[in-house]
This record gives sequence, C-alpha cells and structure tokens, in this order.
Amino acid sequence: MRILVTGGAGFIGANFVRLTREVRPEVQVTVLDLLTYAGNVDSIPEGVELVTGDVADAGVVDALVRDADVVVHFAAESHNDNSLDDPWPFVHTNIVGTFQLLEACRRHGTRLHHVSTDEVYGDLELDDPAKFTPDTPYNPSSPYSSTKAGSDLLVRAWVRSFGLEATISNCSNNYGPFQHVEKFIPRQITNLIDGVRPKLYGAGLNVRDWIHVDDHNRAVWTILEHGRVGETYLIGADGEVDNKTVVQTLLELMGHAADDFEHVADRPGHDMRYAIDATKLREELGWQPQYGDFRAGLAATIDWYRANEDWWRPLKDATEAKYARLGR
Ligand code: NAD
Ligand code: TDX
Repeated sequence: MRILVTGGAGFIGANFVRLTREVRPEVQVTVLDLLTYAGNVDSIPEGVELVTGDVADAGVVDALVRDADVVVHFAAESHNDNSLDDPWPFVHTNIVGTFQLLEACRRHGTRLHHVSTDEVYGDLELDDPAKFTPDTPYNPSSPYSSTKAGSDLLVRAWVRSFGLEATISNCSNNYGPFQHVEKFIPRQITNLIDGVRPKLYGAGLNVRDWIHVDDHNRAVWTILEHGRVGETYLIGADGEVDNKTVVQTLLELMGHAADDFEHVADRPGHDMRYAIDATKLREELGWQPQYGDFRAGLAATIDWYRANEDWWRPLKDATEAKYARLGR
C-alpha cells in the first residue's frame, strides 16, 4: 500500500508516520508538507519521502495523489490564537487545500481520510450532561474551527455528489511528543523548563477532552481499515479536564507549588468545553484507547520535552514573542 500523508511534518501527522512505520512497516509513506512554521523535518523519521509543497497547489497534489492508494489529510493551519490574529492562511490551507485534494482524489478514484476536529461542533456548557455525537449540528466559533467545518462539508459533498471514497474523523485535543510549543501543554512545560510561570487564559475553567496522539492515530488506522465509506467517526478517550487542573498537574509533576502560575487575558470567543461521545468508533469498529492515565501521559510528555530540547528550543522565542504581542 502507498499512502500519502499531508501535513506529515506537523504534530499529529509526524506521529502518524512514526506509528505507521511501527505497526504497518510494509506501507510505503510519502509526506506532502509545506513546512510552515508548524512543520519540522526533524519530526519525520529517516527514510520517509518528503515532498515540500502546498496542499492548495493543484499540480503538486495531482501528481502525488496519482501515485497513492490512500491519502490521509492532516495538513492544516491548526492554532486558534493564530486564526484570530490572521485568518487568511486558514481559508487558504483548510478550505482551498482540502478542495484541491478532493479534486485530485476524484480524478484518480483515490480513497481519502480527512482528519478533523471536535471544534466544528462549537462548545458545551460546563454543566451540560451532553457530549458531541455524529448527529450534533455544526456550530463553529473561530476562523480555525469554521474553516475546518467548511473542509468537512466539502468532503461530505464530494462523497454524495461524486461518489468519492472518503471518511472523516473529528477528534478532541491531542497531547504527546512533537507538539509545537504554541499549544497549551507544551507551552507550559517549556515555560517551566525555562523558569517562567505557566499562563492560564482567563479563569482557567475551560474544559478540554484530552487524548494521547497515538490513540488518535490508532483510531485513524482503524477507520482506514474498517470504517464505512461516507461515515464520520468521533474520536475521544473520555479525558475531560479543566485547564487549571492541567496546569496544576504539570506544576506538581515538575516540582513546583500548585499556585505558581499566572492568569493572562482570555482568548476572544474562547470555547468553554469540548466533550466527545466515541460510542460509534468503539462499538462499530472496536477501537479502544490505550493511554487511560492522563497524569502518566503528561509525565511521559514532560520527559520527552526535557530530553528533546534541541527539537523545541529553536521555536520558543518566536512563539513567546507572538504571545507577548497578543497580550497572552
Ligand atoms: P500542526 O499545526 O502541528 O501541523 C500541521 C502541518 O501541516 C504542519 O507540518 C504544516 O507545515 C503543514 N501545513 C500547513 N499548511 C500547509 C499547506 N498549505 N500545505 C501543506 N502542508 C501544510 O497541526 P496538528 O496539531 O498536527 O493537526 C493536524 C490535523 O489534525 C489538523 O487537520 C487539525 O485540524 C487536526 N486536529 C488537531 C487536533 C489537536 O489537538 N492538535 C485535534 C483534532 C484534530
Ligand atoms: O497559554 C495558553 N494558556 C491557556 O490557558 C494556551 C496556549 C492555551 N490555553 C487554553 C486555551 C484552551 O482552552 O488551553 C486550552 C487548549 O488550548 P490550545 O492548545 O490552543 O488548544 P485548543 O484551542 O483547545 O485547540 C486544540 O484542540 C483542537 C488544537 O489546537 C486544535 O488544532 C484542535 O482542533
């Protein structure tokens, strides 16, 4: 099998390539990645073919899709704070890029798996007993989540109108190695390594449904192998935790007092809570998460950032300069 992985130099895509080498060594992997600020060649294991190019470039995409049996589409602009600062790259990559990929898959009759997010469903109240299901109406809040929602709708339309063989997954917040230091957990770990206090947006009551990146990527493989074409699968591991508790756990694991953090300005339009009901994935396809213990997963992630300072150090100053400009 020849598989094209878009965004394979980013956090989840690179972990997907690494997992694939481990669990499906016979699969031939090609990565298409623009190597934006979020892409890092050092995240891709040796021996994997990397094509540096734009998923919105029809010519590049057509040639790669023609040679692939399956496409897994991770490439995206992925950070909410950036989308509030400058939305255009999100429209370009998430909407136009997905469109070009869909057209190439249509021309060549290629199977596509589209990787998306739970943020397309908007947010939930803290005391709402509900979780997101595949029937929850789309209600995105930010330029990031609205462009991801738009890309999902394009995929659905290409399935229905053109018979494209595609599946979609919407996953909750991922953590693990190789995540950019702009994101919540790596930002606080690397701040603490640098002797800087963690920064909590607003009161820190917002809840995210954390899943280890390998559990996400194993679910993607499960959907590729057993998922029904045209279906949407929600991926989540029942990992709801509020941001303040995440920061306090990191502080404790790294040997600091539980109140050694600071509150900073809140994110505009900040979604309150995400929560995934993954019953369909669990019952129809038999997937189960392997990382049940979030605290242990955080400890392993801290160890990874401590051991891999060469990987994140070059990103840190520019990231914090951007946050200083945004007042966060
Ligand atoms: P990331 O920002 O770490 O990586 C994105 C990758 O895409 C980078 O390597 C970047 O260089 C590449 N890229 C950006 N624009 C491109 C373009 N025009 N052409 C080719 N490559 C381009 O993101 P991530 O956290 O790894 O997220 C991967 C996917 O998973 C995204 O589609 C995201 O919406 C989705 N997702 C992420 C999470 C999460 O918690 N991080 C949760 C659910 C879904
Ligand atoms: O310094 C911070 N302090 C803080 O309190 C940062 C960077 C974030 N936060 C808060 C905001 C969120 O409530 O932490 C939470 C997580 O923030 P992010 O890491 O920016 O993730 P989020 O906005 O929840 O989106 C993530 O999950 C869904 C990914 O970035 C998306 O790509 C994915 O679709």
